[in-house]
Amino acid sequence: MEPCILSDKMKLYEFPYAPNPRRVRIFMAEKGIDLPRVAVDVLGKETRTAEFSKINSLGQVPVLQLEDGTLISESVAICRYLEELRPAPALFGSDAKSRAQVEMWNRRMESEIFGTIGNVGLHSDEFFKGKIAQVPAFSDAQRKAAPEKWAWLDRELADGRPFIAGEQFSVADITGMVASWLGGHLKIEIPASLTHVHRWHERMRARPSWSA
Ligand SMILES: N[C@@H](CCC(=O)N[C@@H](CS)C(=O)NCC(=O)O)C(=O)O
Repeated sequence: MEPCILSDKMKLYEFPYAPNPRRVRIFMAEKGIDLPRVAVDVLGKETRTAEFSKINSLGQVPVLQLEDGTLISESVAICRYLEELRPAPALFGSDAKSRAQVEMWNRRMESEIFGTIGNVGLHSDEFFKGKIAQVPAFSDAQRKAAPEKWAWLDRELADGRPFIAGEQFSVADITGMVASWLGGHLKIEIPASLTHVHRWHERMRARPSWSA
């Protein structure tokens, strides 16, 4: 089914080859929705211009512009807003317990796995020179730490649950999907021995939203 345009008056500033905009794209694909998009040339450093800093003072995409001009950055904040507008399927949980579990797992996936892999790129890639104080030794240490982070997830998924936060697909799975996608680009693979993570990963790759 073709996604339906949620509003032709909102605008999503994004860039197709970066993990955080990808989180929002996967989220929208799972919801079956789309929005008018403005392509920002991140590699051409359009995010670092004075013009773009009026859109996001941190110089990052994604940013969602609402009909009244309000600007929302931070991929999870954008996803939460979209969840409010289009509650089904619920990707942030559907009752007190599942909402807390999704929050817990999304934060864990972000801080333990996506963040670890992201730090490898942030602290070594030429692109971030001058934007952050790079510490190449930290990049190396995070690269070494990544397999153990995936191994932690493997031990968790050994209980047989189909999705990271439990029985339902959620935004925590999306954070895992972008972590593995980014890891692939940085040559940080999920160790072959981690059968539970691989089973989860195969299921994620089979979802149509994987290629959003
Ligand atoms: N915490 C933010 C992070 C956004 C972010 O890091 N965006 C990157 C792309 S993945 C970016 O726009 N970088 C542009 C730059 O460094 O100039 C979020 O979740 O949206």
